[in-house]
Amino acid sequence: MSSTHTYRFTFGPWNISTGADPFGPPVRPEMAFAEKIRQYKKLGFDGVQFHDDDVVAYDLPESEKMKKAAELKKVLDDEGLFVEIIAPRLWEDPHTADGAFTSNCPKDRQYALDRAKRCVDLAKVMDCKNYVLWLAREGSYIREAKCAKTAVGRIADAWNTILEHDPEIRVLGEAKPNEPMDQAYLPTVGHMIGLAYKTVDPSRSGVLIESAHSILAGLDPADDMAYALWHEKLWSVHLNDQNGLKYDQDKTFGSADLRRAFDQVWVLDKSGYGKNGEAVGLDIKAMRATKYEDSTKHLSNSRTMFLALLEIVRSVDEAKVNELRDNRQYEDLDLMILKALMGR
Ligand code: XLS
Ligand code: MG
Repeated sequence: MSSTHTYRFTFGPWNISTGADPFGPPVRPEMAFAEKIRQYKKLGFDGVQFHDDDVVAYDLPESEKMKKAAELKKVLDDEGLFVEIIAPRLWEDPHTADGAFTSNCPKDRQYALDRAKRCVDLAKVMDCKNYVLWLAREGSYIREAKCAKTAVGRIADAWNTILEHDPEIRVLGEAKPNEPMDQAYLPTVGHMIGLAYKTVDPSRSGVLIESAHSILAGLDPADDMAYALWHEKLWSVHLNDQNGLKYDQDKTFGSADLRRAFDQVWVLDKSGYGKNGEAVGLDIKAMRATKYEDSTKHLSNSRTMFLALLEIVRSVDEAKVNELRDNRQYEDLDLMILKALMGR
């Protein structure tokens, strides 16, 4: 099943950052939003990922919101960029301190639902069908704080509300097991897909898989991707890397574990990922030590890594792989892949 299709690449404006972390303030100036948008094509990218408030501030008067969104759409069209995904930022506002859809406060749950629906309206203006739900604060610090069973139901209800708000929108659940919460209610790709089948429209319910999130769950991102691909539910990815079970690092793709990155490219390419318009999304942070003038290198480097690994994937002799599989010569297969990765 050798493939020759090409890929489209995207990232979100939050991936060009000031280097602030929970232990220290910004170390680089904030790049103006318009300047960020101008970086995309220069860096070899085709589309953007947005949060709702990247499009327009949430508290902007209703009359101005859609007008502003349409203006931004025009800017993107002029730059030749498409909007790959849009996601409601449901983890910063004080209303979401105790979670968004799963907050114990009815008023705060309503805030989350209103904001989720408004994000669907923005997606329409941006001509974007992929609505990502990263359920950042839908989890607990202590088990007893909430009824976990009720919480799962509330997430399902919210997912349905989004689907019902627009018959064309597709919801992509982005699982992450922990951080900022001690424990998320839908921690893995398997949980997300299970819930997707219980929604009012499973054909519009799928997943976005972020490499680091699978790794944080102790799982292999390539296998998670294969699982979602089998279900025909892998509609976006956030490629990055992660060095073990610690805070969410969002490292350059392939920089911590080259073979694990190779395996992700392998499974995506061999499954024809991208042929139905899916993009290769990145979600990567520059190192805090990075200087302002270098603050987009992690993005172009990750794209370079994907394309370099793609070349290696496509150069591996499939007939040889099948022969080694058939003969159970996995030691030889192992060395063959290692040599391919070392260019020898
Ligand atoms: C979490 C991301 C987040 C989502 C989209 O990994 O940084 O922004 O990808 O909401
Ligand atoms: Mg992500």
